[in-house]
Amino acid sequence: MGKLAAAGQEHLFQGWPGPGTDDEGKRRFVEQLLALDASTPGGLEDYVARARRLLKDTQSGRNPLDGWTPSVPLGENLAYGSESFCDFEDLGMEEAGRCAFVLVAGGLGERLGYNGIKVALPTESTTKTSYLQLYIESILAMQERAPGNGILPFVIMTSGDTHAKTVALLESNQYFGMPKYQVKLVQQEKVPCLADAQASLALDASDPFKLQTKPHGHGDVHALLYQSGISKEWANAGVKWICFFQDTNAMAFRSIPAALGVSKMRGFHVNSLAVPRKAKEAIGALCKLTGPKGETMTLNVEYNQLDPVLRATVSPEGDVNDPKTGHSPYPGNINQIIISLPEYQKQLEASKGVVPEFVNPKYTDSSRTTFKSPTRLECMMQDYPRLLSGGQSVGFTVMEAWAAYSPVKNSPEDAAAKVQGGNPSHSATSGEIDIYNANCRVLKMLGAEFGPPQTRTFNGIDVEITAQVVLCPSYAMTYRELASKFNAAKVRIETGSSLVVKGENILVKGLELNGALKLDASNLYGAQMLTLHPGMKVKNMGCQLVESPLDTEEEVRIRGFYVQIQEIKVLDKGEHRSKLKTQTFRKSMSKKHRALT
Ligand code: UGB
Repeated sequence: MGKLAAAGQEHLFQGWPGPGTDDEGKRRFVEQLLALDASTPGGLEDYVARARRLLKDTQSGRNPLDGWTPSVPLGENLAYGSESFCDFEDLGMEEAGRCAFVLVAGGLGERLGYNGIKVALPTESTTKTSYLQLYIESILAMQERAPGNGILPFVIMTSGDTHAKTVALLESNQYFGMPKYQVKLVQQEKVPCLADAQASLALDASDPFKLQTKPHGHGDVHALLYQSGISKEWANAGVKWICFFQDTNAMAFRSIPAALGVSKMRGFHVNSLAVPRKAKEAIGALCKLTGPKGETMTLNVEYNQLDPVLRATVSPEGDVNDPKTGHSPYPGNINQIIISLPEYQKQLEASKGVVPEFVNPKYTDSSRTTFKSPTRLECMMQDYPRLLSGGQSVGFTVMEAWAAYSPVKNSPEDAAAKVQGGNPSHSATSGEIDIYNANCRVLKMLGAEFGPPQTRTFNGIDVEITAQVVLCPSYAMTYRELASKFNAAKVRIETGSSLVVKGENILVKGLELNGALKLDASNLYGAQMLTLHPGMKVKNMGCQLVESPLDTEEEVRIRGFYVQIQEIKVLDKGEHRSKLKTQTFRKSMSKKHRALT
């Protein structure tokens, strides 16, 4: 308490009643202060000192990037399915046995208008595979194909908001097939809020014996990997690469193998995955920044800082598209980062993994002294390169968004507004439709024919739909693997059909599909192969995407539709001609959310 008073925080204890009154509240408060002092990087005193410095900069209106000149950093632009893309994928898969995976999942879906944890959301409503299940199955599929017999470790960073629900989701689903010991959870703590420009710590409005706290941001992941000893353990075990990714991008593992190949080939210490970015689009931009003394750093610049820094330096028009490409020259950060471990561990030892913070107060007026509501210091995972002293190679891998990035971040209302502004909606609707469309596109690239796309409108957003195709990670992890098992040139899929392909041992030599078909080889091993021979025809009533009523359950409402199953053919035996299994589902509301699982 003495230290806090010396740090200008006397107001926290002013007006306290004398001994014997509210002693329980006082004790609780001291316990919270001690806990925060232990969990906040540098302790509370240091936190307040850092906050004062950062707030002073925001008061002066100084852009933290003043004096730095942006240019386009080193990187690799990959066209999905091209020869070089496939070569990078193959190289990446050779490295797969030396990978560890880190999912940052401490954020709440506030912007999305969803009350549960986002990793529990279905990626699509045909199989209802959740994000967490998809990620785990993807890691297991990489592990299955990686050289050697090692296991690929998986860490999930949770927060107080998401921890218990994440554990419950894993436990109730037997860790989605991953041995429990392979998954580790690290939990980030919140940090104290700041009430004003003097960094006075903010009390909870409803409790005078409680500090108000808020999340510190995904940048905590580096400190937690260090403090928990996990990064050291991995380094000692010979792990070479850590792949960081976000909570709701179903495309994540479509880009990881190729990006891993780029990291290996280019010798990148840090490789940020990126997508072409439209000028002013609200995603961070990857830039190389050169300082006044010629020093350089390559990192993500948040979109609100990019425009002023460009105007002040190389582009008087600010953040604008390159007329030749129609995109900003600075690729859009999707916060999927591959970092080489031996060097990372060295950096963590030196910095304890504490990445530079920032503060973003909303001032009430131009005097810039009072805030509209309490703020806090924050830190971002992608700011790790700020810890580097130079000499390390930091670059990016750009892939087209259709193949690499379709997160679920925005509520239906915000998503519709984004579309109006010409930006991707990044909603539950687009997250699902993009999966189907990407799979149709990949099969088309391989020669499959599809019926004409239909335009549908869900939650006020127009989407083009051809067929609901789900290719599970267990089936194929790379484009060449898919091409080797799916003879798309002999495949035709009619508009509105559904196709789910699950399990490694499936050979599609030909197919005409008008309805719903699930190929499931999960229980086939060794030489057993579920084979569809040329001339295979499946016609049934299939599944329909039906607009959902507004008062329906949250996870359906935010996408605006559900899948109504009428009839599906399921093939799950080693020889398709001997044992066909057909399941017919009647149209009924009670079964409308049943999935093809
Ligand atoms: N997350 C945590 O684990 N802990 C936290 O305290 C906060 C978040 P958001 P954000 O992809 O378009 C990022 O909120 O931070 C997890 C990049 O900074 O979805 O606004 C959370 O669970 C930005 O440069 O995104 O923006 C989720 O998995 C841009 O690339 C992840 O962190 C943007 O993503 C991201 O959290 C984007």
